[in-house]
Amino acid sequence: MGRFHRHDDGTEHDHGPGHDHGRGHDVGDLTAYETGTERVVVLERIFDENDRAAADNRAVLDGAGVTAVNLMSSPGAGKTTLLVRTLEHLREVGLRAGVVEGDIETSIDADRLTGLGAQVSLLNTGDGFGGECHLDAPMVARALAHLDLAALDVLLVENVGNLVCPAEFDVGAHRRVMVASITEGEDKPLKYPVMFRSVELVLVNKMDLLPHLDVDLDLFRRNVLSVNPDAELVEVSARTGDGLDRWHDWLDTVVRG
Ligand SMILES: Nc1nc2c(ncn2[C@@H]2O[C@H](COP(=O)(O)OP(=O)(O)OP(=O)(O)O)[C@@H](O)[C@H]2O)c(=O)[nH]1
Ligand SMILES: [Mg+2]
Repeated sequence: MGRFHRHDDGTEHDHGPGHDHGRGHDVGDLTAYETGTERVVVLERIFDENDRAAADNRAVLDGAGVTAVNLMSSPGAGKTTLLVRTLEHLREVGLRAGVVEGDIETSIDADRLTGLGAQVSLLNTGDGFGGECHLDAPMVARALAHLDLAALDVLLVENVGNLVCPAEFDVGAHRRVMVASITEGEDKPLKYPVMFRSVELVLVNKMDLLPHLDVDLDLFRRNVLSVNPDAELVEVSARTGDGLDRWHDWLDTVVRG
């Protein structure tokens, strides 16, 4: 799916041979891929079906009064570590939380999130969903069926660790947030603009490691804003807890409306 992309102008197309986005360089030899109208039509149908399922998910969540946040990042940026802290906070302030935990394989992250007062629904995409590198709306619909939505205020969806595909699939959440670790380098907003453009809040994580890195945070911030001028950036350390107050305030405000 990753070669078929949506763009800001609303177009959707296949990244087949010779498709270079007008930048003057080819995307490489993709001759092994079947391309053409039929493939594009099939992929458009997949996106249409996903969008319908996402709207259904949102309607179900709205009906139950649940606010859902789709949390995305590259593998290991700190989503689960952040969620552990976030669930502790939500419990303290009396907001009832659920988690849809998306992973290709294993219950490692779901296990880390149990015992913190939240309902946790595990979605392994390797288990009947073809090992997809992202969550889509039909998968999340399946996970929602395992949750008692009437007993929730907020649903946090930990998407599969991937900086590309999750950005392209609406799962039916109300808000989209990403975690970007400062260990990943300043150039990532420029190299993965679809993800950085798809979110309203970027949690800049692992700030405790700053003294050990060469990363230029001002340049990272400029790069984020160059692809998404509306993005809000919040510097945090999920390890030490520094900066998490601002994230928690953002979440509380979103949930309490
Ligand atoms: N130093 C430091 N390490 C962190 C921080 N947040 C997470 N880590 C570490 O980074 C590693 C990956 O963290 P996870 O929370 O598992 O990351 P994830 O995004 O959930 O990973 P996937 O679900 O596999 O995509 C773990 O070893 C964490 O302890 C942080 O703020 N500072
Ligand atoms: Mg995780």
